[in-house]
Amino acid sequence: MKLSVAVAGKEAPPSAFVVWRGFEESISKAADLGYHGIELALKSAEDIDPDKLSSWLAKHNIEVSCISTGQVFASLGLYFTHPEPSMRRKVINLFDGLIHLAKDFGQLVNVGRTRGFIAENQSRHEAENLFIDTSRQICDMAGEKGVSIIIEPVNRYEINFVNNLDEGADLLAKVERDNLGLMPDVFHMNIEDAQIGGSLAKHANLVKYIHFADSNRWAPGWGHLDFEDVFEGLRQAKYDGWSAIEILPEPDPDSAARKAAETILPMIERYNKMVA
Ligand code: LER
Ligand code: MN
Repeated sequence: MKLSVAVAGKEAPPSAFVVWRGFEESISKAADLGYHGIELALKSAEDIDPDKLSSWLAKHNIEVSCISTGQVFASLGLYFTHPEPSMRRKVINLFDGLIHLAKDFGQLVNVGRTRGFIAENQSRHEAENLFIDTSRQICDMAGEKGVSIIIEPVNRYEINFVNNLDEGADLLAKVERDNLGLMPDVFHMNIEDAQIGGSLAKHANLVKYIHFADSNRWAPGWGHLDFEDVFEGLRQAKYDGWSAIEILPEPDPDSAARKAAETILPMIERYNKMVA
């Protein structure tokens, strides 16, 4: 398992939920703290110059773990279950650009709240069908480029559609695409899943990436989430992918990133020896 940290561009609004802003500085700081990678939070592929990104990554010898898309929903208002076909077309076109970028950087594109929601005048069935149709088109584009799409269950206070891993797994079975996986976030799981380790182990074959935060969404180690249980679930799942720190940048971004690395990196080191 490897560890990355969520970052965005300097201009990203507060709704971009990341630890640091400014790609070049974030890459340098992440490498200094021992992170193996960065998760890039983008609203479109135009947010970043791929040549510059390559040179910053090479200079600091770290990787992109995944491209995340929270701002596609929060800043652009685009989502998979939109009732307007033209809006769904926009989200598909935008994902086309992100998938193109992910082909060279990380090969994973996250779908958080941009999956959409069940609108007031919509049934669950209608929202689900729109989600399935949009996802299939996006997964097929991604598959051609060797990229996987990962759906993140998000807690009920942020969205009313796909809140836990069981719901995510049911929906994935309906989409029927091999390059569609699950991206658990232990902060959301702590609210929604009956167990954390148990649910990770149960959905082992679908878990392609994981977000780490403590119970209060501060750095791991500053809340009361049982990370031994998280790692035990991942061990049962024989998980060998990325974990990414996605936390509130509190009390300040540098201290938060440092505390998260100090808590999780030794656990990963032990974990990797155990599963080797
Ligand atoms: C995104 O990864 C996430 O976890 C959401 O809660 C952000 O709003
Ligand atoms: Mn998350």
